[in-house]
Amino acid sequence: MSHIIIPKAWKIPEKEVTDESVYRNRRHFLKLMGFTALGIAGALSPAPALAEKIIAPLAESLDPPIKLLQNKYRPIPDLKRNDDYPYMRQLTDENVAGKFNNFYEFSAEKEPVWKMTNGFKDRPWSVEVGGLVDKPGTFAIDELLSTMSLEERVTRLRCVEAWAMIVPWSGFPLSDLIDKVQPKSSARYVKFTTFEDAEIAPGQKRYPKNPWPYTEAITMQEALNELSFMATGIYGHSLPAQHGGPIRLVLPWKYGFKSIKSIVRIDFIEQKPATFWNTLLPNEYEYEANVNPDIPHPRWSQRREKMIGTGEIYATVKYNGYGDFVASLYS
Ligand SMILES: Nc1nc2c(c(=O)[nH]1)N[C@H]1C(S)=C(S)[C@@H](COP(=O)(O)O)O[C@H]1N2
Ligand SMILES: [Mo]
Repeated sequence: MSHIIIPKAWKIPEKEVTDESVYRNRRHFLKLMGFTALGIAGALSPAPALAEKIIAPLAESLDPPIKLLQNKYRPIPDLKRNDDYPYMRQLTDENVAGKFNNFYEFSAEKEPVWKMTNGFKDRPWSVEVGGLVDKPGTFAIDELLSTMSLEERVTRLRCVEAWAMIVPWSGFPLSDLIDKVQPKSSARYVKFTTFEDAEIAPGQKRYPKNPWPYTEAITMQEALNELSFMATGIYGHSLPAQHGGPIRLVLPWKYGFKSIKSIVRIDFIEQKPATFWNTLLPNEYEYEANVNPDIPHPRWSQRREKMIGTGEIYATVKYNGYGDFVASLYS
């Protein structure tokens, strides 16, 4: 889209991703140039947060480590961890993950989201499931939760912006919900839709031309893969709004933007539907969006990723390391 003008200083050579001092200097340079963090976001919005955010040492924005509002979160009893998905990295601190969120309905900046979503009402909430299914239905969230067998699984989430986290989600496989509604054989795509209410979500008011509501879609085969997960909790309790409560998708082998938050509708359809980011910025948000170090983002390399919180740098792995589960979908 041509309304997005990218300043030259914005290009991040790959080595800068690994070099904090370069970041500091570059930030100083940007300041001299008159680009404050907010100014850049404003100029580029609704493009996602930017090199500054990709390489920022998070400690700056995250201290003091205030405990999240635990009393607001309902613990999930008898949660069993599913260990089928090995992870080789240190878990991301809950306070780090919970204070650094992409949620454009609220803000184009990550740091304010957890506060902005504080008053978000996740009850009553229901998910309408329809389209090419034999048993369409509107599922009230608590009823849905009571009929699903919940499990915990630790998976990595890799944002297209080159940061990553690893968190214990809880919820149920998407295939369990698919079993309930019995899709017809003509269903080829599953489309997910986030709530739309500009009174609740200031981002929807601020960027009225964006193709709200946020939508995402995957193929039926992808949806039936055991890795496709409906998360209703994190760190052993209900899912706070900044993470997409009360219910979101988690697709660990795809870039994070596919893992749509705060879902109100799921449709089984025949034709490939348009999706939010792919409509807005198709060059930057590929439709399939499988994590792949060999396909650079137009503005940065995807060869490395930075863990939020610790700042550790790792080589990006194809399918985010989940090739054993999903590679066969694409052969
Ligand atoms: N509805 C909605 N879902 C969304 C987003 C969003 O802006 N709106 N951002 C996506 C992006 S870009 C990422 S990286 C993840 C971030 O999830 P987290 O905040 O739980 O880490 O949510 C995804 N889901
Ligand atoms: Mo993302």
